[in-house]
Amino acid sequence: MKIFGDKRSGNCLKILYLADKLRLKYTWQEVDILKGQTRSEAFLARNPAGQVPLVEFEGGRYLAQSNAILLYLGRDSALMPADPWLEAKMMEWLFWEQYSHEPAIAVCRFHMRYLERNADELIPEKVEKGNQALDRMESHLRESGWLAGDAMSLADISLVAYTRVAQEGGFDLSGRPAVRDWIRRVEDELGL
Ligand SMILES: N[C@@H](CCC(=O)N[C@@H](CS)C(=O)NCC(=O)O)C(=O)O
Repeated sequence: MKIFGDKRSGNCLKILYLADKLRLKYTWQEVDILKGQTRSEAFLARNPAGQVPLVEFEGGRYLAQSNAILLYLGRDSALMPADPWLEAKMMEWLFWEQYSHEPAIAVCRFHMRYLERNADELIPEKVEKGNQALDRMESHLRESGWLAGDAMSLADISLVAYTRVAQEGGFDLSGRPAVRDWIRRVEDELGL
């Protein structure tokens, strides 16, 4: 399979983390989002949504949306809980990530790191939403070592991508020890 991605993007790195963890064979095609390469005619023919990550499978089939890709690539692995309830709890985190975590933390990070804005130029609603997301993770991880069940799952891989670089978006993890400890454990598991 061929992964189209920009290695500065957490959404793209999720796919790399999983593919390496599962030792899948792939080629990586770097797509520079800042140069507008996701908007070229050739790229839009592959993914009309104009976004990475995108994976091309044999036979010219394409799959986009980072968490959909994680679910597909990880479907037969130990990262997919066997218990239907835990699988649903893992999905709960995956959907939450896309609505309540990534749109705040990834956007603040993009503004600071890539558009070189200062922390005081961030969108206040995004900062508030990002802090709420990190607080929710902190309170869950104080009670439980992993997001869903008692082992690492696809949810941990998805959530770690932007959480481990949240500081680059101006977020402070120092008062969130359970999140920091979880990041270290996920990084260990992924060999990061
Ligand atoms: N919900 C999508 C978000 C994908 C996304 O926002 N991709 C960004 C990079 S992180 C992108 O391709 N931006 C380029 C563009 O919109 O032109 C996912 O999880 O894959």
